[in-house]
Amino acid sequence: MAEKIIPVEVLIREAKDVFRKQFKEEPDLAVFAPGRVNLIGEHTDYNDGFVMPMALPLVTVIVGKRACGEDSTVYTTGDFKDKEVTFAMPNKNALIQALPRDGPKWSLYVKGVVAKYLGPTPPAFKAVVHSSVPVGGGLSSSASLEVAMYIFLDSLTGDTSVPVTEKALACQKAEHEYAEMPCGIMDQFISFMGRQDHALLIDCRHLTSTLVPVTDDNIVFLIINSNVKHELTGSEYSTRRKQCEQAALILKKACLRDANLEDIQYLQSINTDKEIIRRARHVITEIQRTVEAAEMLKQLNYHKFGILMTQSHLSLKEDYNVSCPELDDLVRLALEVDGVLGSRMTGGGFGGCTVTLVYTHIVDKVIDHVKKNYKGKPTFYICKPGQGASKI
Ligand code: GAF
Repeated sequence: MAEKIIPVEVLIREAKDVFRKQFKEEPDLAVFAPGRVNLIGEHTDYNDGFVMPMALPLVTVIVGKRACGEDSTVYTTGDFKDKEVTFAMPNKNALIQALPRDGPKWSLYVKGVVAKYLGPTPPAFKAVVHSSVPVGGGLSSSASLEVAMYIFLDSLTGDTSVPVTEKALACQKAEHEYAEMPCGIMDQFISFMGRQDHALLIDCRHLTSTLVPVTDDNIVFLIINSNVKHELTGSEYSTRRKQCEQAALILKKACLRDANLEDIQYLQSINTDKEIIRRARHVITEIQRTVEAAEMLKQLNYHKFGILMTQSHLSLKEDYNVSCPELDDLVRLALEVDGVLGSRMTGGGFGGCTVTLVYTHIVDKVIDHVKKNYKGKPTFYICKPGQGASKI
């Protein structure tokens, strides 16, 4: 059986109950921001390439209200040791504006967004964070928290002047500087811009996007969480970024978006480090696959779309080396079932989830097959594309 998706309204109701219990007051603001699953285009966003995620009905909600004084308090219902933080709001007019980077990890995303917020200085607030996005599952729980926080601050200040791409960039900055994760722009962008029943082909160079309908009831995207997370993620991610920059530098290109397969031949001809060549080859071929996949989805050519997904996985495994045995097992097991069109790891890698394109009438069969044969304890989500962040 797949997991039940808790509707946003129910999450908000639960968050409000917690708020009343914690603060003995009634919250007057409620917002949500979704997690995402990336269908194809992995590790291409920070190379100025294309990605094609969809927003999930798994979301982070924040409820709260303005507080008296200068201190803000945020409580999370998440499974963390320290569930509440209090911090003084930064005074944007003062010379030293930065909020200290201290406290539990989850709170750094909150503080980072408060520090990087682009609207008028927000007042102090009390808030409860409540989320159905699995933490560490590669479905962007952190971006959904950042984006929910940004929208919450917008609701507090009443500001609507900042373009949404600027807001996404501010959340990305928060993640870089406060969580020290040098992420690309995909997760924040889709969390703001996701659209019901659509995937989004995002051009990460120009920060523009094209909606691709996903409305056919004959197919579904099945997300399988391996429920493992290997520690390597952070350090390996920045290593990959540096290797891509190195390849672009050798090729005298601004970034790998500007490179093509002939450039791989050139790198080989000058005896470039083999690992650097493989990294570049993944990015160059993945950008091509993503653009083609968007076209295939538009044409309802699921057969070809699935093939591109599986090729993407192989490239991430063999050339980019960001998969792991658990993800490879999940992909292999899914592909063993007739009616599965394609399968791949999704997100940064080293654990987390896979995404599988499958005919709807086969999906229970896939779940059974994986459950029987996978060594760990996976969880399953069958998701339709959800809506981007919004005030409720
Ligand atoms: C993580 C990052 F946050 C994204 O920006 C992206 O690079 C992804 O890994 C890999 O495609 O989710």
